[in-house]
Amino acid sequence: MGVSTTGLESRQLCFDEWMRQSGVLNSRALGSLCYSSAPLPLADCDIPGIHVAMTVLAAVNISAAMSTQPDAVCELWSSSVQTVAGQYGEIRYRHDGNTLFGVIQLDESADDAVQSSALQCSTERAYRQIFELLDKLGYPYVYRFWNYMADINRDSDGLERYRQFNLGRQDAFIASARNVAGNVPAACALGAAGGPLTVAFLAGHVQPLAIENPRQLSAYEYPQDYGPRSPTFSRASLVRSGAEDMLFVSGTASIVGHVTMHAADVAAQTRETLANIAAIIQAANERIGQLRFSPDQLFYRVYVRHAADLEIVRAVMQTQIGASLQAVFLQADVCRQDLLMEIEAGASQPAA
Ligand code: 3EB
Repeated sequence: MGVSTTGLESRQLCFDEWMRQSGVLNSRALGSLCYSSAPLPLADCDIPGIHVAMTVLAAVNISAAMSTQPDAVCELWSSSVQTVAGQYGEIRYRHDGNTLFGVIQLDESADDAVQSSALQCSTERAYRQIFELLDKLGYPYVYRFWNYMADINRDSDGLERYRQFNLGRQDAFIASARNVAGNVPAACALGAAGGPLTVAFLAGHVQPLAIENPRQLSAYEYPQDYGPRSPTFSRASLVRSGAEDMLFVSGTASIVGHVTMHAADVAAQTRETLANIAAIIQAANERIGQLRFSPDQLFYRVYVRHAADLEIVRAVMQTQIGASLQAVFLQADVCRQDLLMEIEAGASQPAA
């Protein structure tokens, strides 16, 4: 992603490079997302950030400073101007007058769970706090959510944890008078190896265009086969801030209509997923009325359920996207048992 008119910029870095650049950027940093199997010394740093417990399987073409097999990878968001830091409830955030980045990590406390599961309660509490903060600071529009939780596919209290998460999320959207269909933010939701419920978000003053995929039923319209409440996210959000267009492609998987395709065939799932992303990019370009985005310019974060599938997924991506592929591959659990991988992506382009 490049620089936008609002000065919003993101970088993909290995941890050493993240340490150096976050020091250089200092008060212009907005926040960061770091992924590694081992803990990272993030506590010393006052930039709002999350650590997600996921093994880094590979990094392709990210930056000259990044080795192909780093232990930790980070996404660092920054502004062209000074940021203001704050805390609201359990949220830590920074904002620059145009964009707000925040993080919240909640342990699932059992005392919440009188009527519902602990994860459902924690999710609702996290999202209610986020929406309160957005109202308080005057950043009405969420561009993107990142959601991570341990044991995403495990049943507890008679319901899969991802489905509990969907209940808590939708309840918070409704309680906060937010849409739960149509104009909803882009998102991802993945299973980490451990750690608390972790939500990061990017919000701003520009109303994003919610992009759907004609090959897929909108996730907010999924039937009840996938849980008592549909997931609340759009397939992508397009933020047109003036001289720059930013595209946030949600976690995308091998789903056509609402049905998982190619169970147990990770190569075919990767091809189907890339066909979905191509359709999302085309839908975004149609909204703009110009060929603004193309698959070879995006940054991809690829979540692979089984580490042993890495080379198959990587080979399909190299073949379909080409030599300019920029991607980070992480080991993660995906939110349907039969999905073996999922890809999210992003790009920023000048609004020619
Ligand atoms: C899917 O298409 C795959 O619950 O926020 C992708 C992106 C998925 C976001 C979410 C879930 C979410 O349904 C799963």
